[in-house]
Amino acid sequence: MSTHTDPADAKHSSTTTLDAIIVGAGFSGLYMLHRLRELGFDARVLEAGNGVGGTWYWNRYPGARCDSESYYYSYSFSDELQQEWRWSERYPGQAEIRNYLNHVADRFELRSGIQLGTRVSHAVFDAKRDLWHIQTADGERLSARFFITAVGCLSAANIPQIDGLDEFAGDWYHTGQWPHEGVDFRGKRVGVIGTGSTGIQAIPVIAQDAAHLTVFQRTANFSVPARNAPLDPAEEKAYKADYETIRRSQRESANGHPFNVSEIPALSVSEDERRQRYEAAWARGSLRFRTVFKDLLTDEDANTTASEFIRGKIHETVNDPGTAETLTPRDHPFATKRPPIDTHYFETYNRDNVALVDVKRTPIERMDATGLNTSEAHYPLDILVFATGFDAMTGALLNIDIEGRDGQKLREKWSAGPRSYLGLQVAGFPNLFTITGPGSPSVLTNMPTSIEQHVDWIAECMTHMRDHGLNRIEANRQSEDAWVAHVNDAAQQTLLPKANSSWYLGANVPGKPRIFMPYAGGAANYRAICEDVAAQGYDGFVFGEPAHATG
Ligand code: N01
Repeated sequence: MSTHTDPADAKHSSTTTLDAIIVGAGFSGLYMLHRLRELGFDARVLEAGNGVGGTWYWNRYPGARCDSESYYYSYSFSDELQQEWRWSERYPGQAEIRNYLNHVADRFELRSGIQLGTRVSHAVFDAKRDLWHIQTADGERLSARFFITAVGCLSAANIPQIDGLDEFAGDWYHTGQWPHEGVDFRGKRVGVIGTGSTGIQAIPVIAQDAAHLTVFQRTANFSVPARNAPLDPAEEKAYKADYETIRRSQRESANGHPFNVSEIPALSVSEDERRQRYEAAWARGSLRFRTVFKDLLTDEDANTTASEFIRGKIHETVNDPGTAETLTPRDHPFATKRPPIDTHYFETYNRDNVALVDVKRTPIERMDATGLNTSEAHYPLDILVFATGFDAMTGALLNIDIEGRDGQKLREKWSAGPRSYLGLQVAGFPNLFTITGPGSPSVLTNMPTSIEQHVDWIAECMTHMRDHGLNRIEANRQSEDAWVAHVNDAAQQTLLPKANSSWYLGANVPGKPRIFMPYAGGAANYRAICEDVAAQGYDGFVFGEPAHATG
């Protein structure tokens, strides 16, 4: 397959027809491009930003850092790459990850296949020719056999509608659209709305510079210390010597991290032993805290022991008992929302220049020229930071006007929540692949591990089609229905749907349907299902003319 100019494209004014158009130049898009080029496909990445990096290009807020550890929050596809790249800290900061992804783009000579500053606005499937016609916001038109979204799960900013925001005389920013030149908080009265992973990373850093910081919290959050530190050269040497095992363990784990969940139920040990185990995990830091006992995410009583331990730590850390209580989550079990990890988050509330406002008790009413008004008080501000998260998992996909077979829009098809087969394809939308799409484990895992799995599967599927002269693949409706039911069942086997304010459920965006979107059945299990589907001749997909796929 190759690029050609197609005179028959006059209707769409297309000049270029490719094998694949990939949207997004983050971890997913870069690797997808690399794999397809290796396999001899002609692919192009269209990226809205003016640089590569995806999440790590946009999220430049103070304190932005990955919660996975650097030695495994990286690609595994090239041993040379993982041996030569040097991480400087236990958890990689935003700038370092962006440098890494730029290095990947250079090292694998990807730049010639990436078109920056190009936002895809429309994509329409042409069933007569099995082609996707893509239009960009600048009016450019391209066509491709395959349309592959690598848009990220957390990339469409969620900015709450607050009356009077346009009257505010100060500056406001969303953390996911942070100015490249940075923001100078010195001497400023700053407000932060949101205490998710982002707010919890940004608040301690902003507090160091701001004259005064007011945190507007809607839902109190659990957080465990990260214990970030510079990487010791001996540690680096050790993990570099062990990459084969580390990568295997990532692929075989439930969450893409190279550590296993304990086999021990929380209530099978004495209270003393439980406490010791939690203390050790607290001292060590990281998302591993979730793995201390096997049943923290499946048994409410087991979970309560972890939740209570963290609640106790918040009260030990925060000097003012009223503030400590406001910071203590009581409405959801630990880790049923994505648990943040932090660097001195709770300690920050002991600073004289930091105040906490509970906006569940005293809701935000409006902004005015000088600041923010809750139902109880006026808070004068110079800068307001929205750490309010994202229209997760579906937002970035639905921001593109995607039209499949028979004029069906993805927006209509997903009006009651996303439906997909394996999180990879949507019935009625042939030759569209959604990397880490809703219905796949994605955000419940270490993302690069899930991304590599999806990219490899898609690349193999496209190779299979090329080898067999097939132009079209589409998930059939029955397989999609069964998968949606299975995703729902898998979530119900866990405590995850119990967090009413979770973005996993779409609860953070007003009006969004409440559906548990990621697949909670485990990444290794999911990988095996995908491999099996391929081995069975792509069971559940229809190739060629999908006469009986009436999605
Ligand atoms: O977003 P969030 P985030 N009024 O949705 C509050 C990943 N991540 O950007 O809980 C008042 O978690 C909202 O309140 P509530 C990670 O997967 C990864 O922090 O909805 N408050 C909540 O407190 C993470 O989970 C890294 O009641 C409002 C906050 O804003 C995901 O990104 C680092 C509000 C939003 O929290 C999202 O995290 C950072 C309103 N109208 C993030 N609307 C890594 O390490 C929302 N809120 C890789």
